[in-house]
Amino acid sequence: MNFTETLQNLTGKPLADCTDQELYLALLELVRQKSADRVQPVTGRKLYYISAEFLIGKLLSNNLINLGLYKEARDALAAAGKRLSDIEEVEPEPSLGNGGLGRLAACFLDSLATLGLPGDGVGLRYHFGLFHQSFEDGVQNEKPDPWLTAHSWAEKTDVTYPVELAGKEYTARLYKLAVTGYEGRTNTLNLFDLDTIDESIVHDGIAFDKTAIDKNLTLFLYPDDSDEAGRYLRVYQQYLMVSAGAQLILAECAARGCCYHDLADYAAIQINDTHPSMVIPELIRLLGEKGIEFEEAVEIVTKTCAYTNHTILAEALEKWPRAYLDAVVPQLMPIIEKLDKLARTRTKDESLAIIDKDDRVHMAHMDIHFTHSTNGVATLHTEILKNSELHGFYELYPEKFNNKTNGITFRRWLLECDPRLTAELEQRIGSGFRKDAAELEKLLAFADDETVLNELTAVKKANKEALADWLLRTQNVKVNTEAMFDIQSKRLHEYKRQQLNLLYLIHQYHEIKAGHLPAVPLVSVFGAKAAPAYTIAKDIIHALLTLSKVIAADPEVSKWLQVVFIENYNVTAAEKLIPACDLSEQISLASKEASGTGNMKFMLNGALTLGTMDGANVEISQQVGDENIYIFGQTSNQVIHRYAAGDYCAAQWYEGDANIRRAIDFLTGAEMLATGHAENLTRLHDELIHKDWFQTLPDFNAYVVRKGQALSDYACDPRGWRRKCLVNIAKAGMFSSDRTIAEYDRDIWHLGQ
Ligand code: 26R
Repeated sequence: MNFTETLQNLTGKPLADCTDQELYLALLELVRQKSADRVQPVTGRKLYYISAEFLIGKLLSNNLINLGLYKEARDALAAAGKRLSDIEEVEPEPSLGNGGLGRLAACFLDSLATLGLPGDGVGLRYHFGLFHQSFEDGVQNEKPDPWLTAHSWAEKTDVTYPVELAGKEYTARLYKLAVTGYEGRTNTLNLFDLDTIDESIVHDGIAFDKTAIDKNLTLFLYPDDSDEAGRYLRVYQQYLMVSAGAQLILAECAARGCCYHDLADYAAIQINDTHPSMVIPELIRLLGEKGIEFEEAVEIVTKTCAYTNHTILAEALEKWPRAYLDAVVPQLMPIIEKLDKLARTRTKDESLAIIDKDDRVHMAHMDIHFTHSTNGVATLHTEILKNSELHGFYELYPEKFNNKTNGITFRRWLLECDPRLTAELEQRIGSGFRKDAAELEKLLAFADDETVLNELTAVKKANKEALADWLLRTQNVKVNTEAMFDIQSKRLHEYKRQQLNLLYLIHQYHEIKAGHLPAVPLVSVFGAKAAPAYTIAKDIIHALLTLSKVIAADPEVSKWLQVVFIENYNVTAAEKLIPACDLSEQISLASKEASGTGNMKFMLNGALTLGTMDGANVEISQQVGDENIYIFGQTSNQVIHRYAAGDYCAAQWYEGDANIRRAIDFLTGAEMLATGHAENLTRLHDELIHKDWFQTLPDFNAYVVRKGQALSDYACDPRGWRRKCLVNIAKAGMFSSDRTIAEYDRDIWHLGQ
């Protein structure tokens, strides 16, 4: 049977007579069947990657590519007058993550399956992913983002586990989502939910009654934790995930003949940041129920579990008040207390305790004491953990610390999102890079090949045209594709410094007004969601939206400068933006971005990085060399020292620099106030002068100079620019998540053995 016939059997009628919805469902069914054929038995150690987030994005095209069916599907549909891209739009995006941490988990699942390693995900089946963002009157608005349509990728099972929350028993139901690797095996993403969730309790955007746990527990990804009820709900969610997950792990291992004493021979558990940390005491509790003594259970769990740290931002290191845990998981508290006592026998250093003097439970501390591995996610990040943030722990357990530099799956972030570049690469270096990313280096042989450089230019131009079409269709903005496309897309956070980019754009506005024209017109694109309760982040969005309008209304400036803030940035939008980018903005305050993964996606798609020496930018710059990246700003050591000295004073920078003053004061000047809201703009203005926690001002001038250099290189030396792009693509191989996963397996998991 050929592909058309197979599909037609599923739809029950000629493809040409089907709606896009019918074709989508038929393809979904087909993918399910084909994925099931690739399920393989597990021998030896199997990984359980426990994570509160799996930002998987749309799955149809990704699965078709991994199953080797993409071209056939596209051609069969085309023969019936249908477009696969239209069918892709039928699929709702599962936005089950906030950003980097969740997307990393999704890339890891793809690489595990691709490398043929037995590794499943464990998480929650949120009914609504990260909120849907819209802009009304220049302000972010949040609405629920449903993704569970009648037919979804996650299939309901008959498997349930009892979970006790605040003394009451709930029933966690398992849903399974097939994860098929590129020419690889099929693993499972296990997602837990309650049958009793009631979506109708959501009102006024994303508000809901936070007390009715049986109705709301898995309604939303990361409910707003700015109030106490939200924080409690988060503890409930975490325990549902780890208790059901731990029961699943024990049941699977038992079914394979494990007698619990040798659990570590059957299972490796990776704890993705501290959100799943309660799996440690929960496993000890469950092993106790099976008759294993506390001391032995601690040993088993330590051998089985490993922990990844994804941030040094203090506010993101979870410390739960003991009262919360007493209320929600009283069955764990005696165990956590025993773990605290045990940890105190290993060190006298009070700051390494699990329960501190204010009765807060430090989840990361429990992880480090009672797992065998703690890793950071980029070389610089791991060094900062060892030398400052977690220095005491490093002295106590030097052998536990290791680095695993993040990576991205090239199937989604090259093959799927950039078919033009993929085709160009295949023509030059063959298709080996699809499975062995290091083969991209073969492209270096063409670094001075005029034809190849011209073709890369043509690919980028076509991708920019495609993005321009998409922006017109979905955002109702028209952009100049002759301009340089400069993109900053990532969560909105002060440490990521979208406000630095904002100040640059205001600076350019003034320069253009003064007749100092840039080397090339610039289209500056932003995509970012702000946490619903994060006031200053929302003010930054407002300032950028307002500036965008002010510039658009000014014909003198808009010829040279355009600011576009797209609505509802998500994985689907990222796949449109990234292939079309010329300049990738990675401008976090050095030391604050643990790794970044967007930086890798842009590089792989032939954008040049404008960035600070932070996170994986450091490794990107080592790969490509100084001449192929635009680095600026303070180093992490300088930043760390400035924080330690405690003498940073933004007002001094503001007073002492006319350009900085001009840019900041423009926020509350007549032009902006005529279009935007005084309250938001004034608050941001004052914040920058009086607080500026992430030291935007000391990096301002270096940023302006370096960005100017990038613009003039792009305009005046197009061939040199394209050569740099080529080097970036060729050197992206080390940022494949296949490499990352192979390292986790080699150093931590030892799967299948
Ligand atoms: C506790 C709560 C407020 C919270 C804070 C922050 C919850 C979740 C987060 C997300 C953090 C942990 C995160 O996403 N970190 C990102 O992880 C990526 C993958 O390792 C890195 O690339 C990125 O630099 C880092 O910010």
